[in-house]
Amino acid sequence: MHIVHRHSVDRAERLETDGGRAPAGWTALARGALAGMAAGLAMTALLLALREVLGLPTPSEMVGDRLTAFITIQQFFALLNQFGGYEGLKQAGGGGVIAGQLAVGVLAGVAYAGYARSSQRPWLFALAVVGLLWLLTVAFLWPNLSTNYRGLPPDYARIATLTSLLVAYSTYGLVLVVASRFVRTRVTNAEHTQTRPGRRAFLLGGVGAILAVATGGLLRQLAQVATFAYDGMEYRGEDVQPITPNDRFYTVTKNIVDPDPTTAVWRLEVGGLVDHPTTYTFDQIRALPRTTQETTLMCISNYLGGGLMSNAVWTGLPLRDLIMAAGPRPGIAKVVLHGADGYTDTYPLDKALEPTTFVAYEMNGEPLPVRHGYPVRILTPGLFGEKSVKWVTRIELVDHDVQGFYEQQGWGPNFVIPIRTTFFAGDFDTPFTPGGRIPIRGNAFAGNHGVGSVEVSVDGGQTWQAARIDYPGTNITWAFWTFDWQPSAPGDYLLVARAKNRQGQLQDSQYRDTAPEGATGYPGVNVRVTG
Ligand SMILES: Nc1nc2c(c(=O)[nH]1)N[C@H]1C(S)=C(S)[C@@H](COP(=O)(O)O)O[C@H]1N2
Ligand SMILES: [Mo]
Repeated sequence: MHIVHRHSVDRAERLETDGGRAPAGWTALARGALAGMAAGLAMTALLLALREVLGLPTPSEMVGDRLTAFITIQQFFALLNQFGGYEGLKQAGGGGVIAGQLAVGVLAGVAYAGYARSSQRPWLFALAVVGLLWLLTVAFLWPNLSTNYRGLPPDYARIATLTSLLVAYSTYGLVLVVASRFVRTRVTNAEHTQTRPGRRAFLLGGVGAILAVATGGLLRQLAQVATFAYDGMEYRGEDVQPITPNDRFYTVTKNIVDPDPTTAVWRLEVGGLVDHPTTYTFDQIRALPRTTQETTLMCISNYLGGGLMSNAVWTGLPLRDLIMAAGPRPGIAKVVLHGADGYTDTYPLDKALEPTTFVAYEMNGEPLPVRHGYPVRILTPGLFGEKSVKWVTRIELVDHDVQGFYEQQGWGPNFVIPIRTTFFAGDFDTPFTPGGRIPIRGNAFAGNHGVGSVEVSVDGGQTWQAARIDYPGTNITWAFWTFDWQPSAPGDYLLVARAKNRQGQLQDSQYRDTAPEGATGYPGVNVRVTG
């Protein structure tokens, strides 16, 4: 009985090898592809679930961040053009990496199937593939592993990411081995040799389809909270107010999905070259002596007349309070600010110790909105918004030069905000009434030097008249102005504005584009006065 049974197993194997496998090696490889796809989907679904629940960064996001540092501003702009803006680029990039991930999964599945045909221990091959892919990923993404969207500080975040990638890749390997066995399993009954593996492949396809649906669902859920809805949002128009309401404050983020820190794991570390490295909880930060500070932020990408600029009253404490408490050692060159999203920026220690460089946790009397850096962000008056790191988790004092996220791409190296003026209205038509006045309004900003005066020209810059300052602001905020223009006759006019800072320095008239150090030049509007 036993011998007969053994005999039929041999027959079945021979049948499969001769009749099923050898001539149709393609079938084996196709099953490998199927198993690889199922394993890739299982891994992708797991990565997305870990992202959603624990804020662990996905390879998609880290690859995007890694490449941002590699490419030049020109290449970056070309990509923006090609993909219809930042939003399109983020979607294509994120989707592309997931597609690539699945493609690698399928290819590795095929390779595994090929290997399994001649090997007794195919799982060794899977183990090697998983280990190799993990090492390659880790080597390539090393600078970005310290991302954690729930707010774990960098060193812990890196360990968490290394672990999650290992778990995800191992899941791939395990599912690949199990699924491949499943579709290859030899059946003892010779008659069924041809049909059963086919049915099993069909079953595995079903499991794959379920995993694909789950992956799609997780992606949709993440897409719902993605930054597409608000990234690049400007604050502009005729109703612009000196203090920007929180929900209209301009927004710029490098992320596809912004961090959503929880104060249970979020910490703010002050470390590096200090005598007393310190880790603060959110409650501990809020218990420190607090002040309020009105501060205007502006993005380096703010084109002339653009609205990537806003102003709020922030509550928090000077950054120097935290740095001095930690006991900085001699020889510090730079302060590096780490965000939960793996974003970093940096400036010299002197800048960090200026009394207005700020650690903020309230914005216009409310907790920081998530998109503006909850629970804690940095404000760096005088320098472009890039240096005002959101979702900050670590402040590190180092003895060497370091470049920030956008600086690596070629922005800067000078991030000092030049004097800027903006008209609230764009080009417009207005009826001519003899003796009538047309109020022309706008704002001006001079980084951390305050706006001293604003002038307007109605003849394209030949002659200038003083505008009235309605809202003077402070040294670190914008100012609002009005020019009551009384045109003497109908016609086409080019109105131009310029400002001086409180040190009497005049705005640069030379036009300069936003890249790489921010736009300069006088803004103009065309006004047609109709008779
Ligand atoms: N952690 C982190 N901080 C960041 C960014 C980011 O992507 N991640 N973007 C920077 C840029 S480019 C700008 S202009 C400001 C925008 O701040 P806001 O969105 O609160 O206006 O945040 C800066 N801080
Ligand atoms: Mo920015």
